[in-house]
Amino acid sequence: MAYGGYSYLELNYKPGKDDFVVLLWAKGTVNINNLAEAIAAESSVGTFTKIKTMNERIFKHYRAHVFEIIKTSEDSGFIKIAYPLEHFDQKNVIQFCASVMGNIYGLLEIEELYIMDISFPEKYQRQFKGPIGLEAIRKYVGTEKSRRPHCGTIVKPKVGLTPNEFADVAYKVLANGLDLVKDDENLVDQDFCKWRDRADLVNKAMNRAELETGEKKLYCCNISDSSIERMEKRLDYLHSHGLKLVMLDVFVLGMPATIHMVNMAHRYRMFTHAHRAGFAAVHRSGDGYSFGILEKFYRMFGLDQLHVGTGVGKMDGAPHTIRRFARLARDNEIKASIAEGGLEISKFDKSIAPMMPVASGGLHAGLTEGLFEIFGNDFTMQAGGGVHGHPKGSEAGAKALRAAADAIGEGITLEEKAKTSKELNEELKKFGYVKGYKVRRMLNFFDENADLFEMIVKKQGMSAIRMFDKTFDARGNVSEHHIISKKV
Ligand code: RUB
Repeated sequence: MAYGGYSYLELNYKPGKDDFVVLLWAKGTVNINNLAEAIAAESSVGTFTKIKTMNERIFKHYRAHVFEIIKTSEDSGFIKIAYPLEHFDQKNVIQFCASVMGNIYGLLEIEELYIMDISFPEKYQRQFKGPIGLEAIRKYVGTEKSRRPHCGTIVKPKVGLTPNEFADVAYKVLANGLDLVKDDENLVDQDFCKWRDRADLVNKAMNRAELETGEKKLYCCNISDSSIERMEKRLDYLHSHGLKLVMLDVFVLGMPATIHMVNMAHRYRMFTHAHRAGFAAVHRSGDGYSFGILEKFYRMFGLDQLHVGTGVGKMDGAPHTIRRFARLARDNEIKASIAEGGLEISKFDKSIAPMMPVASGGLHAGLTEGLFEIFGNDFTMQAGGGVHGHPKGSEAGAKALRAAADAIGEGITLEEKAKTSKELNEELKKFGYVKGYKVRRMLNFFDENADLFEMIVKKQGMSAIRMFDKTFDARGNVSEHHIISKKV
């Protein structure tokens, strides 16, 4: 059925290499074919009615093509839409977002609309330079041979420490095995901890820890601000004082500010670390879009380290979902099933280097084997409460986390490692120990039953994907994850 006088339904259309492909879940008050046509029209060339200004050239070159509908009921289903590259301003992602992720959410006939995935043509990706990347960070830290996960901490409490108190904690953890210390997302330049004082003192603390340990360390300094000018000044300052890493609250900053600051950091050959505070407002909502889409944007923009969830910590996301996000950060060809919420295949152009995925949120050393099952060894493991909540304090927490990361590099279990690290032993006693096989079993079960889960999703729709995300969760119940990890 044609929407606004034109039909966008072309079930025999085969997307070409220069097409964007968008996978959506939609439910509405009209039948799913009509819903798909309304979405395709509003996000490309159409409107609610036939118009005199439309012509063959416009409709042929710039319209969206609905090429697949997986119907779950008369008025709901999964829709795949292809958009031609020539429709878009090829240097401007905001124009892309306003088209494909814009007006459609407000259409009256829509009751639920979730954009699950988008594939970007390699030609479009080449406008970006991508990250300096994972291997360069490993080289800087000196772990390109050991391949152990990097370990770091968010200095806690989140806010309130003075610059001296903050730098003191930073020194203690860096001198005791951690590779990275980090500001929290909500700490920038408050009166109790002025940004420049903190940056200077942590820099000194870091230099001291580097001299003592012979290891290179990173300070993830948060420069996020509503003023681009202030962010530029801070970045200049960090660069001129020899710092290598800078942190941005990328979701709340928005795309243009993020791109601008990443480009500036990269001109200085500085790495960027992305905290994603706020993303869940769209990712977890009924009407929104998946973090996987943001992740693709962030990798193209060139962020070098990105929070992608944990699968075993305090924030949402089952192990199979976080494994896909880890792959989107690092791989150049990523396969997924609809039950994982993604398109069959996503590709990054070879010019887009891998990012370092960061696992953070409710972590402690006892979860390291589970993280390894989800991430492999190329990731950064960040624990705030899990370091500063160690019974003997932050130094011991740092030693415990490093021992756990070393155990992964050495290919031994945490149980074995705890025999020679009393700090790890104490950490496991306090927080519990989730053996790797528990998480591996969950992932294997998901993979072995992939066809069945795909069939269920194609019958039941988005609610089945959300149900899998809750059911195949190593924690069983997010709010109880510490209690559950103790029982294992
Ligand atoms: C974690 C923390 C981070 C979260 C954000 O502290 O402060 O802000 O990781 O999560 P703690 P996300 O280790 O004490 O829980 O990865 O979703 O961005």
